[in-house]
Amino acid sequence: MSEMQHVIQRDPHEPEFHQAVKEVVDSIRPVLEKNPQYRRLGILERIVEPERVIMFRVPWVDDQGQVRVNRGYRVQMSSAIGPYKGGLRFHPSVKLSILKFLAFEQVFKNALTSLPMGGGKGGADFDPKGKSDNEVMRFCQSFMLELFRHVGPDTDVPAGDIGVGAREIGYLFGMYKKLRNEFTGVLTGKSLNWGGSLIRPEATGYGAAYFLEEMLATRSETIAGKTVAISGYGNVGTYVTEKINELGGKVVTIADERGYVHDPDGIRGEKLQFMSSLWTVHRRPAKDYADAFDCEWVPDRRPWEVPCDIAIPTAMENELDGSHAEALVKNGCRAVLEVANMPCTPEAVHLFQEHGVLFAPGKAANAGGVSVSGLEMSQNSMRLNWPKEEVDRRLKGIMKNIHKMCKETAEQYGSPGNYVVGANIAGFVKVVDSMIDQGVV
Ligand code: 2IT
Repeated sequence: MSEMQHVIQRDPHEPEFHQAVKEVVDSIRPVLEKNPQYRRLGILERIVEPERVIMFRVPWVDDQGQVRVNRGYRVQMSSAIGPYKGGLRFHPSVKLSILKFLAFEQVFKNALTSLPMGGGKGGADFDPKGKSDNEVMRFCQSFMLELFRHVGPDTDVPAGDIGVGAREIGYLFGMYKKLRNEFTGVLTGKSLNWGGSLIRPEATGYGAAYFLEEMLATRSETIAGKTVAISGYGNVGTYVTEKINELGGKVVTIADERGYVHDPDGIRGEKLQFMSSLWTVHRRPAKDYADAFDCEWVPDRRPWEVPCDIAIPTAMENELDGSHAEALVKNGCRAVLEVANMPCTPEAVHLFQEHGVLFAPGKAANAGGVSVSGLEMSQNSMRLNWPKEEVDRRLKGIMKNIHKMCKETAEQYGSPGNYVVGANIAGFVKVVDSMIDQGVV
């Protein structure tokens, strides 16, 4: 039986997890051929099985006094190279398949950062939309009332993801501290006053732009003068836009599940200011931007039909499919950067590669966020704070190194320019070598 059939048969209802595993397994075939001992060592069987999955009830009381119940999770996928590390997602779509795919991706992403972090992911099917601040606080407190037993600064260090930002991290941290009577770096993405790192909010977006610069340079191109389409307008979308502006590019779209905004003049200045708080502070729909600045709102469509040089999905898994990829290729798009996790379907990725579009997979392009989380852990351990320039300089160094590793590994394994193969093999080899060093555990 093939590895994939085995994974599918074990968990037939986990399509997102299968998708993430298949991409890695397809990439690493040449490594498996060179290392026949991996089969006896059960390497593939081990990496697709989480070290531990915790699933728990999260009861809380809403503002009307009604008791509500959500389902909480933490998937501790791999501790081969460090404590489990990865975000928490609060979103109604959260289920085991989604968190297993995210945790699996996180293992290889974290390995690429060169920092000592294993991989994990967690969250709940809680929808923060329309909830009051007090409801969010009570939910976070209830979530941590169970999670605290399973995490710790040397065990598992969660952070934010979709629906979990500085506010939620604060409520989670407060409850952890009270339960343990310890002030430790158990979470990253903390506020600056109590252990957070400068540049953490900016890190995913800035890091992606640094990676993009490197990738374009392989074709003697730069970001200057390029038109860019993006989707999400949360933390990641905001700071990717800020850095692209700084580097001379122009971002012309933002989107949500109801449609997209097209602003051909570019999102900058006062408009960028507006965008930066639209979701993260006000939790408002993207259409508000079109209304505020009198630009085009295209309902029920995705932004990938807007002509652009560079497309950057920054929202959700599988938000960019084969038909979107066709439109992008037809309109002359030259580079696609996954700044969300697995936003492009396999068909879309295949189309980009077939047409010579530069394609950066999420585990490489969006690794800036978790990298600065790793730097936040280092600062917490040393009980000091690095200045902004220091963190940014390290982030840039890490992203350049990830790019170099992906590029060189792809070349070494006979797939020059294929960043998917490069990222998967480079991450896989590091994790697997560490597992072998540590024996069968
Ligand atoms: O997908 C990701 O890399 C994150 N949500 C950030 C994880 C982290 O631990 O900072």
